[in-house]
Amino acid sequence: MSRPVVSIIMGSASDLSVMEKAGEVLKELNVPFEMTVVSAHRTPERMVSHAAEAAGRGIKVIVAGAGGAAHLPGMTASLTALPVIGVPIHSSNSIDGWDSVLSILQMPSGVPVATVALDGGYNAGILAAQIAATSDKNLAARLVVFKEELKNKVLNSIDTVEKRF
Ligand code: RP5
Repeated sequence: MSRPVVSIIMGSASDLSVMEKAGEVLKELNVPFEMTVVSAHRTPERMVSHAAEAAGRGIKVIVAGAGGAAHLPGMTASLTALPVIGVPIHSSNSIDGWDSVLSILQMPSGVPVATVALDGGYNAGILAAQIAATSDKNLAARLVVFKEELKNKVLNSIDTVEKRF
């Protein structure tokens, strides 16, 4: 098993159904990753050590998901120079998802978090692969194929739609 280059973290195991989508697409693209729970509020020391040690362990990008008062992505970004992708989660403690989105999106100047859509675990995985691909030509080539397949899926659906009536 290769050393992980993407670290997927989430504030709670209850975020797994969204965050596993990032893992699934990384697996499909053959990108080595790790996935675990790190809570900003309930395991703050673990958040600090995870963020501080990630680069030294060979991680190139962190995907962090949380819901409600979603401080995990932003606090992780404050603790590392690695790029952090934030996934706002429509969790049980979220009012309607906006609290999760805004907590991750509205970062102060100097500490960016690349925020994907609400429950956007799948896109977060693709974006993480794209970041990792900037230093991995083989992965970059696999992403070109991935994009080509997306295009073909749409092109193949045109006939069905046009012949519907
Ligand atoms: C956040 O609170 C977690 O990321 C999760 O989205 C939400 C609810 O957590 P649980 O109460 O289900 O553990 O910190």
